[in-house]
Amino acid sequence: MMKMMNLKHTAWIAAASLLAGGALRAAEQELAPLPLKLPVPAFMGTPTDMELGPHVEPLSETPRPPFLAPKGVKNLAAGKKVTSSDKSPITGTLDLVTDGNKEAADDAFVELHRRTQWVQIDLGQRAKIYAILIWHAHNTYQVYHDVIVQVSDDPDFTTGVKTLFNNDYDNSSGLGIGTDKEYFESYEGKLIDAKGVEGRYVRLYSRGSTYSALNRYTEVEVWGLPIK
Ligand SMILES: [Ca+2]
Repeated sequence: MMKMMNLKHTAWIAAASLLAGGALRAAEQELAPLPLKLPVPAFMGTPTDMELGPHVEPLSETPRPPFLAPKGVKNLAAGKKVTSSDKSPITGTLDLVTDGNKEAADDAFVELHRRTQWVQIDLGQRAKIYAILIWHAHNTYQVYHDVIVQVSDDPDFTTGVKTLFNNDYDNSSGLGIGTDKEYFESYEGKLIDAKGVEGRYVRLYSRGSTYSALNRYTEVEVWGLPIK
C-alpha cells in the first residue's frame, strides 16, 4: 500500500513539473499568426468536372485559419539559394522559387522536366522551422502528385532526413508510402506544419500534376527562427 502511494505521489510530481515547464515555455515563446502575404487568387470556386480519387482532400470553401507560430519568425527562404534535381529547367530559373513573387503569372515559376523532381533551399544556417508554404502553380485547378517535404542538415539528404509531409500514396517516387492527402493548388499555397523541426536544408519533391506531367514551382516559404 505504501509503495503504491509513493508511486502515485511521484507521478503527480512528474505531471506538475511537466505543466510548469509548459507554462514557462509558453511565456518565453509568445505566439502570433504568421504574417503571410498571399497572392491574388487566379480562380475561385470548386471544379465541377474533375473526378476526385479517395486520396484527394476536397477543396476548402473557407479561407485557411491563421497559423500560430512563435512571434518574430521570418521567411528564412527569402532570396536564398535554390538547387534542383533538374539542371536545365524548361522555363524560368531556380531563383524564382525564393524571389518573393507568388502571383499566378507565366513568368513567375520555374518549370522542371517530367517524372519526380525536387527543388532544395539552403537556409544558410540551421533553423527551427515552424511552417513551410508551397505554391507549385495556382493558375488553374490542379492537384500535384508525390508532394514530399523533407528537412536535413545534410545537403545530399543521405543522413538525418526528417520527412514533414508525404502524399505519395502508391510510392511512385520510391521514397516510401505517404499517408498525407493530395490537395488542390490555390492562391493560399499549401501550409505544412513543421512543428519546430531543426535543419538547414529543405527539399521538396513532386511528380507532375493532374494538369501537366511537368513540375512547376512558383514560390516556397520557410518560416522559422535561425539557431544561433
Ligand atoms: Ca516566385
